[in-house]
Amino acid sequence: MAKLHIDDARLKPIAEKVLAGERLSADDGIALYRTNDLLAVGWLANYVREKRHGNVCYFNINRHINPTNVCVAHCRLCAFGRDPNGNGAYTYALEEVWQRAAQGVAEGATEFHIVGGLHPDLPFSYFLDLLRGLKQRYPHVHLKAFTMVEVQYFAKIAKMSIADTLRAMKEAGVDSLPGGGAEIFNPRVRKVICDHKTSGQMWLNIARTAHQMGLRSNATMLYGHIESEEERVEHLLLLRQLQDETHGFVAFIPLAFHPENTALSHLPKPTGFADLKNIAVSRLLLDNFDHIKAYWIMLTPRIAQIALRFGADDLDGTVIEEKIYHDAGATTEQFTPRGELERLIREAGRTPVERDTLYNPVDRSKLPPMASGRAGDPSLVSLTLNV
Ligand code: V47
Repeated sequence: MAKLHIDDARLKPIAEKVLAGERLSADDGIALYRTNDLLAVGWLANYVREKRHGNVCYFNINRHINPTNVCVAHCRLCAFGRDPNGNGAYTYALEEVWQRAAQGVAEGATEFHIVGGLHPDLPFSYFLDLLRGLKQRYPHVHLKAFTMVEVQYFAKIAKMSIADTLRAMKEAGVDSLPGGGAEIFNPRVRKVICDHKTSGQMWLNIARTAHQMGLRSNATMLYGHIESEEERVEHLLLLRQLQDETHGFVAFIPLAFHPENTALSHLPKPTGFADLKNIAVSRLLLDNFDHIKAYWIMLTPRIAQIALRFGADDLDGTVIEEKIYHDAGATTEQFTPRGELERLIREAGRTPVERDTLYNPVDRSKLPPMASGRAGDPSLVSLTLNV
């Protein structure tokens, strides 16, 4: 590893703490965000990352399924949600969900990542049937399904407690929960970017309840809109605090705001500098999180690859058919084949390891046979998407 070189003297005491394995404070976090000495911050994050994971970089073969984009929340940050009769509104019949899942399984998916809108008319039973149907058809595929925001909405429409709602989801087949909907926990920010959505405190409470019943989850932070550095640090430390309590978070994913087609389209896009800074600072502050994901869909494969030297140890997956970011103007592909993910990882000097959702290495010889070809083979995708 190259030697640490610090240009900004304010980073020196922080570097000492990191090298001694000491926990960083809120002030340290703010100093890390404020400095322009990105290489020093990146070096420190890479140091922590290599101590935990050596040279390994994880990826998975997954399939996103967004059952509906109809949503009553009308978050200003979002370009995905539609009114029931709005242009481009859709809701899949369960048959269409099975079809998409079958495509994913043919591709070798070990995970379905399922999130959608808060639909005013679909009953909770639709979502439970969806989960049961998937589990019945593909018991070996991990269901990472529905954010804390959707859980709260299901509880409201089904007139159930959060715990009973989560229990019903678990019984229907949910294996873990994705990290979306966290945005920035601070109420000042939520009032502007997602004023009708689950509060930050409620998001954390639902995550706590899920973890207590053995459901693990991811966590995210949406950066690059109207939030301050203090509000980002507060968000990260609230996650760290809950993780101390439950140890239920699996991975953290910093998400770059994409303004296009949203009510905040006047805002500029986050820069590559901000992307790498957020990866590195989260790796340094979240000392009790095992994994930091560089989600290539939103970072672009180019920045995600560099992030593997700035604290990230995971590139997420092949994805297939991403909608939330593409509705908001993302110019990345909707799919990256396995071979390309491996190439990105190898070229960054890391060793690719295919993982399942909970970061167990995947042994393909133990999985049911899939359509001929390697998992994530692009020829399979073009074939299946034309069905
Ligand atoms: O919750 C919505 C964000 C999230 C926009 O858990 C936007 O493994 C940027 O949570 N610009 C959904 N972001 C994505 C998500 C996720 C992604 C990958 C992996 C995992 C995981 C979770 O996307 C939303 C919201 O925070 N989002 N609109 C937008 N215009």
